[in-house]
Order: sequence, then structure tokens, then C-alpha cells
Amino acid sequence: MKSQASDAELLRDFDRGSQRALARAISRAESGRGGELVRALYPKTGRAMTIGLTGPPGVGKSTLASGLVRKARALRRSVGVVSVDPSSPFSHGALLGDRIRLNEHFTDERVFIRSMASRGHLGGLAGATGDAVLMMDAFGLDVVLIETVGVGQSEVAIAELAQTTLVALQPGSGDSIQVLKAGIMEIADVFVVNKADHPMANQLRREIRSMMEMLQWPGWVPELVTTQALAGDGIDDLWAAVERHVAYLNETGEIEQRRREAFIHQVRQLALGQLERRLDHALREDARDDVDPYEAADRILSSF
Ligand SMILES: Nc1nc2c(ncn2[C@@H]2O[C@H](COP(=O)(O)OP(=O)(O)OP(=O)(O)O)[C@@H](O)[C@H]2O)c(=O)[nH]1
Ligand SMILES: [Mg+2]
Repeated sequence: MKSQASDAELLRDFDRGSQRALARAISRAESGRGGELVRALYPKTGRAMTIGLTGPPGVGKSTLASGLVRKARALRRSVGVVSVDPSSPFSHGALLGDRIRLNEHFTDERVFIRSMASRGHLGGLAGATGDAVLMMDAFGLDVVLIETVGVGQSEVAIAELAQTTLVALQPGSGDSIQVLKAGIMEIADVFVVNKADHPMANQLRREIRSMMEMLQWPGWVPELVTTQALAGDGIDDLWAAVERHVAYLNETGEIEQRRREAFIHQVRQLALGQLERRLDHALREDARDDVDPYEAADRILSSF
């Protein structure tokens, strides 16, 4: 009962626009206790423009995010930023870097910045991040940016929560080409060659172009934007590319398809998490060792 009373209180503050309430709601999601809040807030979601930003460590994602926040604010839009480090169970590391990279925005009350970790969410880090994005959307933030270090599959899953995915790469690092080979190519709506001040920037652009030629693009063909995030150069071009992609999604109706895919993905993560929990419980309670493992597995599944 007590937790319900505090839920109501939290939701009231949330509706009044309290960033503290939003922060508390996300903390609940991180620890796997955000289900009731998401249920209450869900009807208010679906308005935010969601942008995923992924790429290898140190490519300049947070610096790009800071530039995009500045751009969105210049357009008088409110912004949320979620930073996710899938390799770390704690959010402190990401937060430290972002304190520096995003510091000019910390005092802006129309900007909300948050690092994510997953301590107990059934859907893992993607589940906790999904909840956070829904909460920021329900809070009324116009733009939600999701930053993830991209090196493998879980990061791809997180990027897929977004309507538009930006894949940032940097010149002169084998990392970037590795990232392209790891199947991240397919999730990019916009490629960002950051650190344009680097002498190999043009070469990387050529490499991306030639890799793109090897793939089929039935609908949207990813754009390629060059930025120098540290100097704020190219951010206008990047924003324009994002807007063109959003316009494309709206005009073709693909936006609905993306929403549905993101939804299914989220449901799958949650359902899998619940199944796993029930399975582990059942295994402890009734797994019998007087039959073969196949028989034992069949029996446990049939009890569900
Ligand atoms: N030369 C140059 N350096 C840049 C540019 N953009 C960012 N940097 C620097 O690159 C370093 C990493 O930047 P971040 O924005 O923290 O990169 P990140 O991708 O968020 O890093 P992680 O979150 O740790 O993966 C910082 O020292 C930035 O100042 C750029 O355009 N040119
Ligand atoms: Mg970062």
C-alpha cells in the first residue's frame, strides 16, 4: 500500500514537470520496479522524436550529443539524453565523462541528462533504457537522445529503440571499420564521420561509401555527414539529416512500422526476462534427476 501511495505522489510531481520525479522514476526502472509507473505513463507516450547515437568508444558521441542538444535548444525544443554503457553494470563511468562533455546543459531546466545501468531490470539494460525513453517521452521532452557505446549486439538492440539511428565513426582508427563489419552498417540511418580535423577523414568517408555500395537499400539510403563535434562544426548538417529521415518516416508511414518493431522488441525482452525467472524458480523446485535431461525439460515446460 505504501508503495502505491508513493507512486501516486511521484506521478503527481511528474505531471507537474518535476525533473526530480522523472529522475526517481528512471531509478525505479533501473532497479526493475518501474512497471507500474510505465503502465500509468504509457498513454502519454508517442510524441518524442527519438534519436539513437552509437559508435566505438571515444568517437565523440557525447560531444555530438552536446551539439545536438544545443541545436534542439536553439529550436526551443526540450531534450532528454540517456547515456548507456552496456559493458558496465554501473552508471558512474559514463556519467563522469558526460559531466564534462555535456556540462553546459546541466543547468538548463529544459534539458534532462541521465546515465543508465541495469541492476535488476527483467529486460536487461535494453529494458531499463526502453523504460527511461518512455518516461522521458511521457514527461513531454520533445527530443530524446540515446547514446550507447556500439561494439556488438546489445548496443544494436538499444539503438533500435530510436526512430533515427546515428552511427558515429572516427578517422584513422581500425575500430570504425570493425564496427561497420560487425553488422552495425544495417542499423545506420545516418553515418557521422566525426573528428573531421583528422587527416584521414576523407579516406574514412570513401570507405563508408564503398561499403554502402555493397548493400541494398530498399527504402531510405543512409546519409553521410561529416562533423567536428568539438568545434560544433557540421551539427546543423547532422540535424538537417535527422529531420529529413524523420520526414521520410512520416511520409512513407514507416514510422508506425518502427514504433511497432521497437514495441515488439521491448515486449520480447520483458517476456523473456519473466520466463527466465519462472524457469529458474521451477528448476530449483522441481527439476528431477531420475529422468533424462530432455524428459526433465519437457516436464518443466509443460508445467508452465
Ligand atoms: N580532434 C577532435 N576531437 C574530438 C572531436 N569531437 C570529440 N573529440 C574528443 O574526443 C574525445 C572523446 O569524446 P566523447 O564525446 O567523450 O566520446 P564518446 O564517444 O562519448 O566516448 P565514450 O562515451 O567513452 O565511448 C574527447 O576528448 C573529445 O574532446 C572532434 O571533432 N575532433
Ligand atoms: Mg560518451
